[in-house]
Amino acid sequence: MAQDVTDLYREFGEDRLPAGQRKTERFPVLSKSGTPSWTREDWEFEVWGAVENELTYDYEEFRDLPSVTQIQDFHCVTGWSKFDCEFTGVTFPEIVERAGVDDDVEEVMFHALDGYTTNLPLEDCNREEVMFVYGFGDDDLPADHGGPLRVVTPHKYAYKGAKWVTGVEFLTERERGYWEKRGYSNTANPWNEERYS
Ligand SMILES: Nc1nc2c(c(=O)[nH]1)N[C@H]1C(S)=C(S)[C@@H](COP(=O)(O)O)O[C@H]1N2
Ligand SMILES: [Mo]
Repeated sequence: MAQDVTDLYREFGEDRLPAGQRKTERFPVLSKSGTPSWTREDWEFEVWGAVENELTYDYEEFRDLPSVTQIQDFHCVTGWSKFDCEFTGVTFPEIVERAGVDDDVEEVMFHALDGYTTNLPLEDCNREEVMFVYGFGDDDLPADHGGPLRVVTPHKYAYKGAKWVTGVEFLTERERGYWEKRGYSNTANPWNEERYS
């Protein structure tokens, strides 16, 4: 059963569609440098940094983790929003529970196959709606949209969700990711139109 979390906007604003966004039925692809290649045999997901247990999962092991399906909205900083995306995967808190995060962790850095990185404060990640997604609708997540595994952050602009994610690093100091170093907002709240910094 899919859980509909599209009402999370109420925490941030009056309207489901954030200011300056337009609704699209399409699902555009935005990647800094194309879709990287990978093989099921070599693919690995790793958790490291300020944690009790560093973790490594191969493709099958990750798929065997407890999963959820959620209906979420998706807001791109370039101005389009896609409503009612059905995503299946593992929640961020599920991974945190397995890793055991140190008390002094401030920031989380996501690492991806194409060299992309993006950061979020731990408290902004540690919510059920932040997911490591491998399923879209009834299918596997398409490669262009980050398959085999991507992050989704429905409470933030979508550049906070790393496609092709293979690593999560827990940091005790603030750091910035790829776009956060290049002028996009570090906080990225769509209902405040935090697009640029
Ligand atoms: N690894 C990786 N993740 C990424 C990107 C990227 O270039 N590489 N682009 C980001 C940006 S700017 C956006 S808007 C969304 C786009 O997701 P989509 O292509 O599925 O629409 O992915 C984000 N995650
Ligand atoms: Mo973007």
